[in-house]
Formats: sequence, C-alpha cells, structure tokens
Amino acid sequence: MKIDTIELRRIAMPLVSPFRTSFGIQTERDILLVRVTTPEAEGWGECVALLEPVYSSEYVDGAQQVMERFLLPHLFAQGDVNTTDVAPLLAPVQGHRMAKAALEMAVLDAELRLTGRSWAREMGGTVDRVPSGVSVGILDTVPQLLETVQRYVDDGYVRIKLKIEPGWDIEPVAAVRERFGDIPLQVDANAAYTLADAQHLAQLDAFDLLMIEQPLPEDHIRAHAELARTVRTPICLDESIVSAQSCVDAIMMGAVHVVNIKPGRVGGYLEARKIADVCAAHDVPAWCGGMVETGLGRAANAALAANPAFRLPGDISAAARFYARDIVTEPITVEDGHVRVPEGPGLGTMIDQAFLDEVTTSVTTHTG
Ligand code: NPG
Repeated sequence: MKIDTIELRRIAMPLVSPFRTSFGIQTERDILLVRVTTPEAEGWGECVALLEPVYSSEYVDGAQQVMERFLLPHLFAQGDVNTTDVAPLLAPVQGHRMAKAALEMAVLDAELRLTGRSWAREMGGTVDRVPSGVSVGILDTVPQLLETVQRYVDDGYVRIKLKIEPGWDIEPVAAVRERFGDIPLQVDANAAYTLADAQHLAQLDAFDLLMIEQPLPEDHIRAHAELARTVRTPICLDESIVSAQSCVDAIMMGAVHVVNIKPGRVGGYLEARKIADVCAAHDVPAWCGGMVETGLGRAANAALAANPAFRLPGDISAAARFYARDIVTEPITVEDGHVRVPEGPGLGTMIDQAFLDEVTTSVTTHTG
C-alpha cells in the first residue's frame, strides 16, 4: 500500500469516575489517534501511552514527538508499506513500543479494510464473543469498594480485578472475597512491591486468587521467579513482558504462570499475536489487558482475545465502564458477561466523526 497521509489527532476524553492505581489517579485520558490514508483505504490506530511516564517510560507527548521526528520519516521513506513491514522499518528506533504499535495498528486496519479481512481472523480468532472482566481502581474505603464491585457484578462482569498497593491489599481482598463468594478474582499491583514483601504477599494465598499481576518492578524478572517459589498464588506479568523474547525468557526462568498481553506495551498486534503463540506453545494461559482504550482499541483487543491462547477473561470491559460516550458509532457493550468480537473488515467499527471532532484538541497531518 502506498501511504498518502498520516494524521495525528489528540482527543480529550473525561472518565466517568476517577481511576486510581498505585501510580496515580486518572480523571481524563489525553489520547493520540493515528489515521493512515492510502489511495484505496484508511485505517485507525490508538496509542495507549498515558499523559505521564508512570506506567512505563512512554508518555503521550513523547509518543507524538517520536512519531513526528523519527518514526514517520522511516515509514514515508519506503514507497509501499504492508503491515508486516512496519516493525522492521521502525526497528532502528529503540523502544517507543506504544508509538510503534499505534502506527502499525493504523496500517493493519487500512490493509484489512482494503482486503475485506477481519481483525479477529488476522489474530487467529476462533470465537465470536469473549468473556469480559473489569478492573477496579483503588478506593478510599472498603465499603466504597464493595459498593463498586457490586455494581460491576450486577453489570454481569465475569471476573473482577482489584488494583492493590501497600496499605490497600489484604483487607480489601478479604472483604471482596467474603462478600462475593467464589467469584473469579485477581489482583494487580503495577510493580508496587519488592521481594522483601514476599511474606506479606503470601497472605493473599488465603483468598484463592486467579493470579497476582506484576507485584514487582518491570526489570525484576529473577525476583519474580523467587517470589513464585514463596507464594502459592500464580504470578502474572504485565509491564515485564515487552516482546515475545522477554516472554519466553520469563517462562523459562519460572517467573510467570500467566501472561497479560497488551499490544501497545509490546510494540503492536503482530508481536502480541506472537506472544499468544509463545504462551500456547508453553501451555501458559494468556489474557488481554486494557489501557482504558476508546472503542478503537477495545475492538482490536476483543478480536485479539478471540485467539484460543487467551484462556482467561481480559480487561475488555464495556466502553461505558470508562467513557460516557465513545468515539465509535457502536460502542462495545457487555451482554451476559461477554463482549462481541467485531466481524467487519479491519477494526469492524466506524468512527462517530461529529463526536470525534468535538473531543479533538489538535490535529497534524503528515505527508511523505
Ligand atoms: O479495562 O482498560 C481497562 C483498564 C485495565 O487496569 C487496567 N489497566 O495496569 O493494567 C493496568 C491498567 C492500566 C490502566 C495501565 C491505564 C495503564 C494505564
């Protein structure tokens, strides 16, 4: 495909309620969208980088700048670009996986729309709906938490994930387990602990959790392997898995029992698919993480999670979990605890242009 233009658009999307994690409180998302146009098709990508470099080293202004200064010139330098060319073309630039992923996503969307192929088919999807889990932020009090979880249980979510941090872990988990019986439950620490907390974290073993996600810092792979020998709760890695190679390494070291796959974190949906294949080959269950995406990222994630390597419910909640109104015309909803896998070409979803324009804060258009 010949790329004519690449549009970088920033949108401001307020969240329906503040979302607190161990790395801060979010009340609004400042999201960078990518629109690629070719003579025959257009495609959309969504960059998951946050406003600040607190989840990982990337942040949204940085992602836009690295695209403009370094990544777009590499793409435009090539006459014809297919999706499989994008990662090799961008490889001279180190890191910046979220920025690269958004560009590859837009090219893949254009290519699939052009050829009438669905995202799910491209990801090796085999089902038409996937189970939906929800991620619950840190709250001020346990009664508030129980009320919030109750709402999500009433909405039909089939699995609850609680964000934890030192000072908000054993007590809230115990309270949710007691109130909601044997509901599938897991926790996510976003790297808030150290190996010195191993005995403390072992107290979570009493609550029969599906997993504890990313208890230790990103580069502490050996420490995760050690922790895995101290706690009985399965260890899941999120931030630590940045590529198929790092996934293989973590599995071989005994540092991970369950893998959270986030396409933005690993440089794109094609690498995410490779990680799914690694997990399947090693009989390690995978699930699809979320980065508070709009309907674009949510559609792609639902399609990725249709691949059979995804054996546990993902953070693929309804758009309404975070946003009062989505930028796509048919926002993802949860029915009977599941979301439908999009079927149409590409992302299988249409932009609500009027609303998109309303939330847009800037647009720059780039040509080769
Ligand atoms: O459902 O989209 C969602 C959010 C799921 O908790 C969630 N994501 O660490 O996994 C995470 C966390 C996150 C959110 C990370 C926003 C970074 C940004």
